[in-house]
Amino acid sequence: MIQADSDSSRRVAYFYNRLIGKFHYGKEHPMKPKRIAMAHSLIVNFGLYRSLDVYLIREAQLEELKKFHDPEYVTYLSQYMSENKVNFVKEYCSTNNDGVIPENLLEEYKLITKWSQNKSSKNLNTEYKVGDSADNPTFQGLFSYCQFSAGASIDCAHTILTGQADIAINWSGGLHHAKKKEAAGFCYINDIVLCILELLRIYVRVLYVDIDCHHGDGVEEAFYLTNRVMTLSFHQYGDDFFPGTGQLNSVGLGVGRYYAVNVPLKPGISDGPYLELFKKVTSRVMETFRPDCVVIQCGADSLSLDRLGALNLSIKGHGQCITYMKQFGVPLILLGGGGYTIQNVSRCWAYETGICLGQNIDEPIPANDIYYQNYKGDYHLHFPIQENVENRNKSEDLNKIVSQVYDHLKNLEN
Ligand code: V1S
Ligand code: CA
Ligand code: ZN
Repeated sequence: MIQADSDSSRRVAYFYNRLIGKFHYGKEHPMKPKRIAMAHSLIVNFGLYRSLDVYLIREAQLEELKKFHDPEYVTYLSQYMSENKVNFVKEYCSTNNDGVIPENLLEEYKLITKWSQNKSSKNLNTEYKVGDSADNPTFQGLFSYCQFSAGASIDCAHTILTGQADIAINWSGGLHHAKKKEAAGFCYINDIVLCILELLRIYVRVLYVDIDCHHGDGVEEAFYLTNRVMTLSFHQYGDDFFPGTGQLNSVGLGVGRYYAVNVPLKPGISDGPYLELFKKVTSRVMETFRPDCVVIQCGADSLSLDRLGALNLSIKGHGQCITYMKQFGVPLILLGGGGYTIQNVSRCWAYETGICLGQNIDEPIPANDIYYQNYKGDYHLHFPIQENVENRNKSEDLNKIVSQVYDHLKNLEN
């Protein structure tokens, strides 16, 4: 049964495009865009879509991406796509057309081939970290994938700014590691930074909260020198865990000093201690920073049983972070992010879509869901809590983090 809470009146904008689930980083790669299609399917089959304002995701244009990213990096990513196209056209012609280029593709083919031949001999892939490691491979449609992810996060900002929504959701966003001119950690274009820049056109202060188990380094770096964006990341830290940044004492620089907040954690933290910490930190941040809008990166790799992360949250625990932020009554933007046990990612993001609407979904996966077989073995929406995982965060360590964060926040100007 779906239970509605008292404030189901909030308008929720939800961004989706069925093409998102078709992109593929490669067979061995842990990032699976299919999880977004799986989440969407649950959102539809649980009936949540009836209460959402559903928007079709569009592709962000090059000029929009250049608002944060280096123009040459954006051009490179877009042209790489064109190279893909040349290969596609060549393949198409050799198999279907005896090598003859169809007239409608000829002009484009010539232009792209010319660019490919003229491009400088230095290895652009290495410079921009695209395709030079297993983390950020090139794949068919890469640039469109980036354009969709960014287009939706930018439009989330627009629905909030224009008052069309109180909460906006883009599960295909949250790609928090991308830098100004560098891909990193499965991220190529930083949709979050683009979303926040859009919000800053009108709003004075924006709070960014990141519950992905990795440090939100790309977003932190982009706003490290400003006092208009506070970045707050909870993440696993230590033993060479990626990306290796996000120490408690990384607090920002210049006027941005104390506007970066980091909560580094050891493996195994469960709902109880995580939520206690989350509430203590976010309540003080909300009180001192008083943001006009909150952007939450909802990476689901902080869930128990994730393929990469080693935190131990349940879906309900992860969702309580959203419930807690919602009760401040400030406009919210929810973005996706990591999450590598894909059946749990889709469960989690469908559940959190319900939270935004004030609808608490709790039933088993509907049998008519097209991805039903992916949940084989456990058709419940919530997986059982892992009792046998050791929480390596002592309560003294967590208390120390809270008191350090409070000390830092005391330095904020009023
Ligand atoms: N942890 C981890 C991990 N696993 C992989 C990986 C595994 C198989 C592949 F075929 C490709 C990649 N890479 C990593 C991490 C990057 C994690 C990115 C998380 C992204 C996010 O959830 O925060 C947001 C979407 N990379 C590394 O640890 C770097 C290496 C140091 C080790 C792995 N090799 C592949 C690259 C170098
Ligand atoms: Ca994080
Ligand atoms: Zn992550």
